[in-house]
Amino acid sequence: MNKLLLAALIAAPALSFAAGPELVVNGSFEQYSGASFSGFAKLAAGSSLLTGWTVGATSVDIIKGNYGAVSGNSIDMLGTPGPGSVAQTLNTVIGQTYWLQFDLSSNRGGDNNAAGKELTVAGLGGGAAQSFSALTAGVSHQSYIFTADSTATLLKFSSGPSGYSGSVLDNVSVTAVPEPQTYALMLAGLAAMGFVARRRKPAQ
Ligand SMILES: [Ca+2]
Repeated sequence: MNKLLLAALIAAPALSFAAGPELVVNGSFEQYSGASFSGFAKLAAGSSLLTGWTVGATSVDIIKGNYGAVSGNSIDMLGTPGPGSVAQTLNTVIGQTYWLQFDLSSNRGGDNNAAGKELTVAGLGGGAAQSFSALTAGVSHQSYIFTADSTATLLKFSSGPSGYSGSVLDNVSVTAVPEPQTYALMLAGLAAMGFVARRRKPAQ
């Protein structure tokens, strides 16, 4: 078989798998079917205005351009008032490892305290709940690796106990992590392509 074709056949599926499809719907919170707003709008528990997400507890606020918003629309996890939660169920493969990523900021409002700035991710893959603090100023990028134990994984973010100025969530992403074998195949494919490229270089 032609070596270049062989290399491409090896590398192509590995490379596409490495990217991994995005499992979270509307992880940037830009799909919002409520009335246009400036600053913030309250989303009460049970609201269906935020595509893909279920709002729970008491309320969260959708915010933009203020209150620690990250990019476009973001979610202030303490609504008017909190506590609040947002959740969605992901289609996952049992035994597959996944990478959760999100951006975390905070509403630097009047009730700026550690408890109110906490963000908790409900236990994933049968693991313990994970807590993140948004008390420090600025935006931080957070990530967490888990292995699915169900075909329906609940991704749920919850605010601190009470207040109006909470942790701020945006750019939520969950993608499959390639298996070590996939990395090995990808490297073998790239190495083969490099070998073929050298061989095909015209003689000086
Ligand atoms: Ca956003």
